[in-house]
Amino acid sequence: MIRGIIGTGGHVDHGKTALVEALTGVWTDRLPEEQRRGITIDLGFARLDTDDGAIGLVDVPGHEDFIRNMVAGASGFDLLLLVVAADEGVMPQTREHVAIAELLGVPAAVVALTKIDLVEPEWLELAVDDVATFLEDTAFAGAPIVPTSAVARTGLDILRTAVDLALPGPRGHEQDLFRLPVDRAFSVHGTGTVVTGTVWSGTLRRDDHVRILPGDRTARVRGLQVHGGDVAEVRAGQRAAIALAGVERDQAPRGATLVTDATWAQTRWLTALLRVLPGTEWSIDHGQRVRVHLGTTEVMARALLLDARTLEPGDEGLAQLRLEAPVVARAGDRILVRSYSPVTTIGGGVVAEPDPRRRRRRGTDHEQELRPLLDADPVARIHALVRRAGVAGVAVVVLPVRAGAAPADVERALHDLGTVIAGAMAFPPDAEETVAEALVEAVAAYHARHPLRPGMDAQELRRAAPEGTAEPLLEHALQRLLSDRVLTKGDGVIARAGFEPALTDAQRQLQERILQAVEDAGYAPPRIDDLRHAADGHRDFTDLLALLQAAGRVRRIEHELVIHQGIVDRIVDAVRARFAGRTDVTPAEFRDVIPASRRHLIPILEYLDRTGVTVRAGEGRAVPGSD
Ligand SMILES: Nc1nc2c(ncn2[C@@H]2O[C@H](COP(=O)(O)OP(=O)(O)OP(=O)(O)O)[C@@H](O)[C@H]2O)c(=O)[nH]1
Ligand SMILES: [Mg+2]
Repeated sequence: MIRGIIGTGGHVDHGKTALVEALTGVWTDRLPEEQRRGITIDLGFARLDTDDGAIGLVDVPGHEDFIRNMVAGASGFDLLLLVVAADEGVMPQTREHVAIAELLGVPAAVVALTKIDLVEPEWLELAVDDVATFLEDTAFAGAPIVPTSAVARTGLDILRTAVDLALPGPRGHEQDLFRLPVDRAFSVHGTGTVVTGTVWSGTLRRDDHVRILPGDRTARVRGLQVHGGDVAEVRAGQRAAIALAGVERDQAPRGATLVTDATWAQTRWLTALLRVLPGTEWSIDHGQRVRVHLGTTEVMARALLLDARTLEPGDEGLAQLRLEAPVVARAGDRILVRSYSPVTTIGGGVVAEPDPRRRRRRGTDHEQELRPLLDADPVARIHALVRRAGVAGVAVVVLPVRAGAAPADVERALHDLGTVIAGAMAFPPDAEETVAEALVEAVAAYHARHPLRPGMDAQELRRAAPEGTAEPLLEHALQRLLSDRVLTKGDGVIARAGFEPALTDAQRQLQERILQAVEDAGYAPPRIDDLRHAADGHRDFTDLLALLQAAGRVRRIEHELVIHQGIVDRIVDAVRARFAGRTDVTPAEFRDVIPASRRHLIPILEYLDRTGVTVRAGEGRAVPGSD
């Protein structure tokens, strides 16, 4: 049973670790420095057993110097267990942790008002009011507030129940792409490299191969554990320990991301909707250098604002982040923005484009293009991406990352939207029509320009598709036009169905003259240039000859030689009548039945070879029967 991850939060020394110990029996501060200073420095992990199964419990440091460690844990939380000491009330890191949890989209919170053994009942009431009032202006308004004491062990059962009730259902899709941001990496004697983290999405099994980004090293999963027990697979919402074969500990450190699918990529650019906290004294200026946290990664970045010069407290705006180190992102990912120095949380954001092209500040309606990518409905996001791709299309395989949707949801959305799928690419429903119209128009224009020609060269027609049209869509549209008999194809050219070259009387007469000249030449096929000359070099000569050829009245037996079809038929009949079944007919023998000069006999025989009437066999030729 997947129950998700709970994480603590709250000001330094307010009793987070003590509460975790009271709930689970585990004291998670293990580092010597933590024990010496009596504070938490890095993430601690324990397991909380409930009637419905085990829940991962992550303990974070409250001290402001270690917020980055807190953030590395917090982006995987399903529930914030906010710890407020009753004797001190809401303090700076109480506020900051709540802001971080809000910005990272942690969906629920429960407050443990601790150390109640230290305060009088009246004071306790004030403390409850204080916390409730503070939460009113946050995403966690109305969260249950449970008075507890880790020392006196009071309120713990109520707290467990409150957590149980508030914990949201399983997140995401098990069938989704696997991703796990690494929060710890260490070496275990006899096992090798082990990394831990919260599975953000998908499923991983023993013996799977994972990619470690950035860097794209590959490793085999040699073992998996959840809450200290060996398992065959880990799933979204679980805390996993993963033993990796083929990598050193420092090749998969905190901040690395484990994925399995090839579609994940690392990026140095993100497009995001940024929000500056209302209560902060900071703003974000265009070009400002900030710290960006995504998953367990922290990178420096320049915030390039797309529509504003400055984002003031409480403002939101679209931006591109130019990162100083690569990260792995997906649409919909939450990011946290902290100032460069002094370090404080100033805002956060949501990723709109995980692998964007560089956007110019002016000239584009960024709002109109990007807002749909931030829609809560995955169908709307997929729709926006496909629509934007237009006739250039988008590879279906990139949509789960670009739209932040599970592959099954992508499939369904594409189907529901009536998307055209061709060559594993998706196109908007009207894309095929757009291309088809352009093709039909091009053919019509061609016919108008060349009324004597049987049709348009297929390659030339392809170039008439709208600019940027993807090859699979072009092929799809063309095939549809052919199968619907809007266009017809013959002899390398494409024509409007039913198109017949319309000849004027003069053209018809000229064509008759050309045909007559070819027929008169008989077994001495004329060269095209001679025919043209005989036709007085008329400008329609080439087209009229092509029409005779397309109609099967004449043949070209060589590039420059034209022969009458009647002569060809006579030759074929005579050759078969005399030689059918023979395999060794010599040129001299052919001359007996083909009254052509030596100069013309060779091209005629080669023509017979090409059309299968004769087959070259050593010095002579075979003549198969006519079936
Ligand atoms: N009286 C009393 N003392 C408590 C209680 N809970 C914690 N403490 C004490 O408060 C001090 C700090 O407790 P921790 O649990 O380390 O505080 P923390 O919030 O984890 O501190 P950081 O992780 O460093 O932010 C310790 O001395 C605890 O013994 C409680 O319920 N009652
Ligand atoms: Mg602690």
